Amino acid sequence: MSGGEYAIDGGDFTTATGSVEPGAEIAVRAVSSLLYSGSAEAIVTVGTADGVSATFTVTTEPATARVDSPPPYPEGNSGSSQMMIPVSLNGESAVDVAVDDAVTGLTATAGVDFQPANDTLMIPAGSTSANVPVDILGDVLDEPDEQLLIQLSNPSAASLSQALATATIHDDDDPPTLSTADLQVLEGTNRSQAGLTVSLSVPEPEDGQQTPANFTVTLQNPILGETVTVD
Ligand SMILES: [Ca+2]
Ligand SMILES: [Ca+2]
Ligand SMILES: [Ca+2]
Repeated sequence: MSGGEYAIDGGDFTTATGSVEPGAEIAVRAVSSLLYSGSAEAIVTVGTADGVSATFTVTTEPATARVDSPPPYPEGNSGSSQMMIPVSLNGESAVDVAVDDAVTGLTATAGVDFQPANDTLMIPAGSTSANVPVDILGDVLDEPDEQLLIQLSNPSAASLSQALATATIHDDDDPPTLSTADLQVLEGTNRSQAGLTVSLSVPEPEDGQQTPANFTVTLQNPILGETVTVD
């Protein structure tokens, strides 16, 4: 017997040769391996020069690949760091598996919150998983958590059981706070000369851009007809 994967008489075939009595039957059962190998032929031959032979084909299905959402990833305050998106197979593959991956923004903004990517992920033979790395860009702005979309396509030596997953960038910045210095104005002085210092807690971003923020100034004892200016 020669060729690929097979069993004989319902059990594992452990030798390439054997003997049969005249009139006996040989039962050959095709079995699939646990590893993806496409199709393989097994050939059983009885006799030599005038013998008979039969060919059996064994086909194993390719692995299935899926992408899953990772835990929420902390954004960081500067530079970039890598969030790992897990892609897994349902079992080991005997051959390399390749799949294209695309990372785009849902509520996250490409180039601001993360770097978009189009790449090909390789899962080596014998492995069951690999990661899609995504560069996450840190900042110090208070924002909502934001979402990315990871999409798999064009698998090689595998099929896709789950091609889409979302990932969350967890905002780790506190909301800005507003503070004012105490202000005392003596009765009878020129009120228009009084100055009030207002401080915003959000630090300026590294690129020197202004940090947008909204705040409210409340006057405890407003005077009718008086104009208050906030710069
Ligand atoms: Ca941050
Ligand atoms: Ca951000
Ligand atoms: Ca932020």
